Amino acid sequence: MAITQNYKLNLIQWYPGHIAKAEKNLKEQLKRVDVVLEVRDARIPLATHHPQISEWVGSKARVLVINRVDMITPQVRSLWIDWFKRQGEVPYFTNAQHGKGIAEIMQAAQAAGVALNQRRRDRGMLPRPVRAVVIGFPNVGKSALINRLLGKRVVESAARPGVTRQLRWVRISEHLELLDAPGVIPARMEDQEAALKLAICDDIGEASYDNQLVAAALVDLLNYLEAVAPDLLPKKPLQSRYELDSISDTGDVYLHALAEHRYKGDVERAARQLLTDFRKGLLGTLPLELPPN
Ligand SMILES: Nc1nc2c(ncn2[C@@H]2O[C@H](COP(=O)(O)OP(=O)(O)OP(=O)(O)O)[C@@H](O)[C@H]2O)c(=O)[nH]1
Ligand SMILES: [Mg+2]
Repeated sequence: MAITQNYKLNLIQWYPGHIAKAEKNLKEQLKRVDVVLEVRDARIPLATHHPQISEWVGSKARVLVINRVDMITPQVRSLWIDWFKRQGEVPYFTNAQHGKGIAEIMQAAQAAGVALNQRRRDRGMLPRPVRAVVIGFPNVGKSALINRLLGKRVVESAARPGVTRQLRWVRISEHLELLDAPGVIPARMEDQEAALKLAICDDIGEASYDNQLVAAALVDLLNYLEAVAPDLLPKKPLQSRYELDSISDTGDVYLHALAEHRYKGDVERAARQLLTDFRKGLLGTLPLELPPN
């Protein structure tokens, strides 16, 4: 897609020390794990695919969790389900905030344990709980998922990336133990467009990215999606929210016009407002990616 060609993010500081450390500890703990719950963001299920995930999963069972399902429409969700199926994958859509789809995750994780404990019994060993880990980009809802599974708040979960800093085992039931892990990001982000989407969705954190650049990219992305898939997006999300239409402008031009229109020419404030409104869902139920056809 050419629309984000003009944007270059500062990628250098995207890999803070705590993530490097967490990744090392994670690798260590993976030896004890039976199941990997790979958690992605429903608004950007492709950009939140971590390139190293298959390496971490190895021969373990993997459950693909697409969280924040409330932030896309049922129509878009079913397009993704079809697409993932064609790739030979079974996606589990969840809302970790309100609990939708959570019971299915628990079942899927425990199902992996049936085989595990059968093998143990065959070798004369006692059964043990299944051990699963949640892995994904920062802020996608890994800790919220654990709190939901347990039905109470045991690990910290908040609306900013980089909340979880330590690996932490949590016993969910006599059948299941879960490892909460800090969000991980690739040491290098080759794909600028994916990087921008992660920034727009607040799924990277610790980034020294430029709000104005990222907000302008959001406007360009919305214009693009409105043009290619008008039926899958709310009508004129920016016009509805700000009473200023974007369709004939580039993101950058729109951002400056919005600053004039509503924020006394303060472009940074306009950019931050735009990003905050999108992240809170105030622009509507807006996917930033659609299944490739
Ligand atoms: N709308 C919506 N919000 C969610 C959902 N799941 C989690 N959240 C919110 O997203 C924010 C981030 O959740 P966390 O559980 O802290 O995310 P995390 O993946 O553990 O983040 P790190 O620990 O920073 O890697 C919190 O404010 C959650 O309440 C969801 O399904 N829908
Ligand atoms: Mg967390």
